[in-house]
Formats: sequence, C-alpha cells, structure tokens
Amino acid sequence: MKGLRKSKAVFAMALVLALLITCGAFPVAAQEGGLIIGDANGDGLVNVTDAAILNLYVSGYTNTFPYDMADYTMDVNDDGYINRQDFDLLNKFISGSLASLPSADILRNMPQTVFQYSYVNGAWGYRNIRLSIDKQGNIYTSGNITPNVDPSTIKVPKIEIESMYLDLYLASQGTITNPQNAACDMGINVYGGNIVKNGALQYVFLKQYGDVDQENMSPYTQTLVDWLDGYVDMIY
Ligand SMILES: [Ca+2]
Ligand SMILES: [Ca+2]
Repeated sequence: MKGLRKSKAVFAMALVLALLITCGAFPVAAQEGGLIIGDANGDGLVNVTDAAILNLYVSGYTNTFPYDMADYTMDVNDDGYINRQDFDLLNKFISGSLASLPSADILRNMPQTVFQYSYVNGAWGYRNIRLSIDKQGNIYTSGNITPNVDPSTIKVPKIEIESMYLDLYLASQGTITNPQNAACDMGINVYGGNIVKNGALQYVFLKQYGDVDQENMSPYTQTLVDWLDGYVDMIY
C-alpha cells in the first residue's frame, strides 16, 4: 500500500455534504471541469511548468503538489504510483512525441454507465433498489423502495466521477475473495462498476455484503464503496 496514491473521495463527499448542510439544497454541477491529466498546478494547462513540478516530486525534493487533485492528474499512466515513468511520459507528451497520456485515454473511453449499486431482499416480501451513476454524473434509481430524495436533483461533479473511475480502473486488478455465507434475511448489497479496458466493456466487482459477503481485495475498493454509499445514503 505504501507509495500508492491517495484518494480524494472522502474530501469530495465531505464537500457535497457540507454544501447540503449549509445551503439546504443540492449542489448542481459544483465543479464543471474534469481532471486534466498532466496538470500538476491546477492552472488547466499541461506544459513544462508541470514537468518541472513533477521532476521535483519524483526526485524527492518535495512530497506535495500545488494542486489537490494532482494525486490523480500526475499518475499519467494510472498504475497507482507517481514516479519516473510518469515523468518520462509527460515529457514525451509535452514535446509532441506522444499524442495523448494513458490516463487521459482511459477517461476518454469511459463507458456510459459507470457505477452501480443494488440491494435485493426476498425475506418478508421482495424489496429491491438499483442505483447507477453515468459518466455525465446523473444518478438513476429503480426498484420498489421509494427514494427519500429525487435522484434527478443531484449531479455528481465530473471531477469526482473521473477520479473515482481511475480508482475503479485500478480496482479491476484486485483479486476477489470467495463468497461467504454471513447472515439470513438481511438481503444482499452489491457495489461495482464498468470500465472499458483494451476496447472491451468489463464489469468490476467491488463488494457485496448482507446474507453473503464477498470482496475485491484491491486497496481502492473501500474508498469506492464508501463514496458510492455516500450517494446511496443521500437518496435513501
Ligand atoms: Ca499546469
Ligand atoms: Ca504512474
């Protein structure tokens, strides 16, 4: 786990919740722009200044970036680490010998439906929830449990979808535990999402709990589940 990039999901959710509390209304498009891969200082540009900042970082002269999303934007090949490989790729991109950065390609190929949650319980009458988040940040729900909040009033910020998608992409490498019978009549909650990898749509299982427990052992799983749960809790 050491050296793996940090996640900003908790901060993002904290911001959403803070806005909910202070404004009493749901934030719409809190952040219009998405991640700009290779931008180390958050000025919206990718140029030699960013390469210079990344050089200081990978050389060990500093362990922070001037931009709080740089843990995502500077891992330009989305392997979970920010190191000399990212620096080499960024330099090739800036000099024009590389047409696009790998993480930017991953974001560009994001599938329409990104994150999914479901709950099914057949005990004492059938109850179910399906919730999905698309790449535009729209939330859709279905099932026979009525939401407390209309999901169409909530828009997930693009920067949040994109950073969580980069984590989801990494989580696709995680090994999945064997299913374990855990309880009775609690139903099953399932968390996952979709990625496009090597041109193919792939479902990434993250976690299920309730009557049967099963988990993706990736270090990114818990952040993603907690983030998705934040929206489930907001709506139900
Ligand atoms: Ca920049
Ligand atoms: Ca990297």
